[in-house]
Amino acid sequence: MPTTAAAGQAKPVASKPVAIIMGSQSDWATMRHAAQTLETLGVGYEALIISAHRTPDRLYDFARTAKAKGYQLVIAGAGGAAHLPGMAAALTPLPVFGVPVESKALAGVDSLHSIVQMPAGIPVGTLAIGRPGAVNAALLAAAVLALHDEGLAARLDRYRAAQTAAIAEHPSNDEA
Ligand code: RP5
Repeated sequence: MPTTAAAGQAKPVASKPVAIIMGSQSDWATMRHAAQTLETLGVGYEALIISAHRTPDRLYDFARTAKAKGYQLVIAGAGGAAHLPGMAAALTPLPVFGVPVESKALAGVDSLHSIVQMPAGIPVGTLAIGRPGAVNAALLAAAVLALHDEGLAARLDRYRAAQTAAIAEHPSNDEA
């Protein structure tokens, strides 16, 4: 992780406002779509593997220090008994967006229910299962950051305009 020399301790530079955390290496196939979307928009991020169950101390350390380290938003992806987003939200005042990873056993419905059914008082902004959720978590994070970043707001506008322009008016037989 890049550090600020003056601080003398591990601290993300201000150019990395988003932390993308995930419960396992196996989640990266999904969460890399969040990372790629942030890269497209020129938003800095740090990607970290943090398991609520296998590395609880790592979760606690991350979430307790995330704001002080300069992160502004957390995108948390997990599958199955997906407690990572909710526990991160319980431990940090930062906004947390949850991405349900598509599990093999239950196609991500278990992940979705684990993340979305938070008790009143500790919110997790829950996205769709799988890649759409990962992409949209990044877009949502960018939209929040763009409230105070005109350059990012302009890049987000261009992203949407390009997306609109790419949609054909008539269907083609060339694609399934
Ligand atoms: C969860 O268990 C992870 O978020 C992952 O989606 C799921 C399976 O993890 P692995 O067994 O592939 O490491 O904690």
